[in-house]
Amino acid sequence: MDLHEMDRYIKSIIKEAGHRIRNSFLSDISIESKSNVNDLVTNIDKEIEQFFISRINRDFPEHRIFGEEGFGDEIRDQKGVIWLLDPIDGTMNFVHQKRNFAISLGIYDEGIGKLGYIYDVVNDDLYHGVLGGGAYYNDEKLCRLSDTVIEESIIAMNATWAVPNRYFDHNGTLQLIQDVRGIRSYGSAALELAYLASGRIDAYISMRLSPWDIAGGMVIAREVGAVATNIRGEPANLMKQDTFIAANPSIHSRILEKYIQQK
Ligand code: 2AM
Ligand code: CA
Repeated sequence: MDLHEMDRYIKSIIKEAGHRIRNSFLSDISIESKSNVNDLVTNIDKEIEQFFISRINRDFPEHRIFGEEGFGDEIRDQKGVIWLLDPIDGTMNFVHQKRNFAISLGIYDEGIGKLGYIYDVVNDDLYHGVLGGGAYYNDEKLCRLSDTVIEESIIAMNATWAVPNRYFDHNGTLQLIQDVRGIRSYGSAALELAYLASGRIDAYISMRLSPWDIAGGMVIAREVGAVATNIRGEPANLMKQDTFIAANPSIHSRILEKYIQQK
């Protein structure tokens, strides 16, 4: 796989998809619920996934696609090249705010993340990472993360994890909220990973993420030294939904040890 050639190609289709999404603001969109009333999907999520799939099938017929909306391949193993795609990460933001959502894409070869992209469509901001080649924000190279401490950190998570929940004792989260400098909640896992990689936040925690939410962001975040695991500290899983924490390496294990006890 020629990563430079792939990178040029992927940037061009991501920009074209972004153009299509911005154009969709001019027409009515149809909104449905999936697993629950707040888990939204629109015709645009579906159309954008189908757009990527038609291009990938045409230009890389031997590659497989693992997409949130299910138009790609059924993926049960990590063999060969797999594109992990979330056509709109942060659909609730897309519907309610028309901003704060992203296209998220990771290219994995035999389970190893080679290329990662997060495209903030409305701001025309592209974050990308190349295995061993660094992470970039609009083609400017991002610095490696420098050490920090919990007390000076800004941590992103949804308020859902600060109330009683089935995953872990929320009293730990309440203590974490008291100890950190600030909490943010952006509503798009991909953007939160992009902000971690660019040093705007120091950790991102979620109790329920799917492979396409994190695949692109993990390639980017890893290039600046961030650590990504589930809340048991195991490497983040790209085959199934799981808990997730990505953080500056100087605070990652302390967050898990001191604040998050799995039920
Ligand atoms: P989505 O918009 O693509 O569904 C919201 O805090 C973040 O969590 C978004 O990145 C959202 O992705 C993701 N998310 C929301 N509901 C989810 C679910 N049921 N399973 C996995 N990820 C989810
Ligand atoms: Ca989505």
